[in-house]
Amino acid sequence: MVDTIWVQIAAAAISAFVLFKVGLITYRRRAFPEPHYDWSGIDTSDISFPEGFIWGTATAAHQIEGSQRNNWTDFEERTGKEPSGLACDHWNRWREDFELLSELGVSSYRFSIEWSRLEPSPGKWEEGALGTYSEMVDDLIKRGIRPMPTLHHFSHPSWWEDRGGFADRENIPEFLGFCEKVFDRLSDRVQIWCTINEPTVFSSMGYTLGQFPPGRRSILLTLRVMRNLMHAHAVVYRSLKERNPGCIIGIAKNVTLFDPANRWSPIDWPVARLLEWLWNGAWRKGIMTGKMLGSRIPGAKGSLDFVGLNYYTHFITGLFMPTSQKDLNFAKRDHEVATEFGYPMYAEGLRRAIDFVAELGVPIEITENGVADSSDSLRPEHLMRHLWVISEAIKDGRDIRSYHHWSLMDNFEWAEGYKMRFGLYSVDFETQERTLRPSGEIYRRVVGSKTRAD
Ligand code: GCO
Repeated sequence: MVDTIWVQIAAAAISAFVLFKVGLITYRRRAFPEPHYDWSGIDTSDISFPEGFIWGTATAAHQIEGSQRNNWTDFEERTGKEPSGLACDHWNRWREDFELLSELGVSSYRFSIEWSRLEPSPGKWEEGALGTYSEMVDDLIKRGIRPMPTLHHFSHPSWWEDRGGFADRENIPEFLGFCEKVFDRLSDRVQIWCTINEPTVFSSMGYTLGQFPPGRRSILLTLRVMRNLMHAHAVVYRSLKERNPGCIIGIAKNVTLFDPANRWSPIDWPVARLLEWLWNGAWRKGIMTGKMLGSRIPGAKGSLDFVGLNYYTHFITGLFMPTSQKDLNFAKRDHEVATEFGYPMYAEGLRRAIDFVAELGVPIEITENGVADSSDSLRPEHLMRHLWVISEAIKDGRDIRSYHHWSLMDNFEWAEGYKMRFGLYSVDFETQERTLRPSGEIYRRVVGSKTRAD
């Protein structure tokens, strides 16, 4: 008799657990859909954008300027990774490169300011280098192009890295001092600013996967750097707004989506949800509430006048937790096309990313979107799918103000070196010749027509 009761209790408990799990997975499948459109039935040239929509391209100092001496060149030497070297020699060729912007007809140019050029040693300012950035701003404005500087795009002075960089909150005042110096010099002509580029990529690649400087691999340190980056952004935002309230200041946030490899799996779901929360949710919570990863971040709540959205793909995640770049095996759905970087083209995810950042209630600037494609065989389709997604999102009421294609020209792709080609212009790094790719011509036509790409 007693045995029967226990058997019945056990059976009931197991049934309840199974029902709970099935219910949870059913909820998750509905609450976190992974849409895949039938692109064969979509005319991606059927796009329209509001009057005043801003078209641009994006670059970053360390990736294009050349001849840097910073945390990245130290890391390149220390690890034997492909050196950035002369890159696109943009520091010497920026006038010709700005001619390419005019050729494309864009009205915005996102670039970054290289701190190590301006302050090669603590407190020693190179006014000439700051003067060059000021000339760049003047030339862009003369061309009718909106300058959109990013103050930190992965690179910073070696001396600051030696002090611990963003791993130590005590170091943030030096970063603030650099930001204020640049802002005071340029904010009479530059209205829109990004504080930091992709805090989650910077912290995960540099402190979890060890593929970026300083090459650490510690989850706890990663979480600390994520909090410190939010703190640094908040401190810079508050200070610059005080110095010139007329400026609009945001951040360039990479929103990568994490989807469970098996949508029925009780293991893959928690892994995907955890990574999504760490990569995106924790950051958004920090901006919306001022609290992030268990800490209160002073000044973080509401510290955005716009949100910069960098979108590339979704990661199909399973039981593995990537512990190094080589483990990032970039799975894809059977029908998806892989980019040369390895991860799949997933334009549908851009709408998910737009809807995610729209919760912040501020205008959205697409600050990066592009594809590694040396043959330019995928980029035309990739470009038009993502522009179509943006066009539809705007029709649905999303407040998207601009699109910056990554990138103007091929450049140094961080841990991947020069083998990844993201440019609308190809670059022959032997001759430094820039050549407009067919996809660049398509973008030029879209920019020129503002509506259709016929
Ligand atoms: C990043 C950066 C860019 C990359 C681009 C292509 O996301 O790492 O913002 O510097 O070059 O995203 O990977």
